[in-house]
Amino acid sequence: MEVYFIMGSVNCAKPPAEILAEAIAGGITLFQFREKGSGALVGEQKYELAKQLQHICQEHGIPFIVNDDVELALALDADGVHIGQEDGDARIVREKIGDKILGVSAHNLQEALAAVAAGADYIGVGPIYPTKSKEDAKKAQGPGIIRLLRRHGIAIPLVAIGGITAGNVGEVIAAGADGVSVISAIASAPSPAVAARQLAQAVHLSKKGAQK
Ligand code: TZP
Ligand code: MG
Repeated sequence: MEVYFIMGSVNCAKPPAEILAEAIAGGITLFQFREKGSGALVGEQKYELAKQLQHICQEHGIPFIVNDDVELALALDADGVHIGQEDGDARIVREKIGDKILGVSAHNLQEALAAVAAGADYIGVGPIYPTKSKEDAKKAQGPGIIRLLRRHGIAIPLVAIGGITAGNVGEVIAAGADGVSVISAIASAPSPAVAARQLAQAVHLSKKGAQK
């Protein structure tokens, strides 16, 4: 969960496979294929890109998670699925995917408690900071939302998302996040490998600090 990279072709100025390979070299720990937004691939092209990126993940032992598309995740035998609040009932998705990884996005305590009850393996919390990578993003909430979820007993892994950079990782880890999810900090970086490495170092340093 430390550095959870999310992307689709829309987020990439060079071939997605290259960006993913560089991100893995830099130390990402999880990958989500999120083929979404204007210009996103559909049908056979979406399937082929997913397959290519899954293959790269498999070669390096990085879990491959599919955003929204449960059928695609099942067709590819992906490692998991991530769904938002508008993507149907998490319990039904859990039934469909068995013991694959289930991630759910939550924006408040009520949604987080419901995600836990539905059997989510982790929760994506955000946007923490303003983001340009999600067309329908809600208002940024700051790292306090993570602290609030922890204070109310949410114990499963929490990943912070939205506007995360190596510069603000410290605040979200200190608030109780297990890791960070990013799109642009890696996908739009001049060097995705360097960007991933900086994020990984920031998470590790912040976790050491949080133990004290
Ligand atoms: N969900 C909440 S914010 C966001 C998603 C998918 C986009 C995060 O992208 P970035 O570029 O890391 O801000
Ligand atoms: Mg969704």
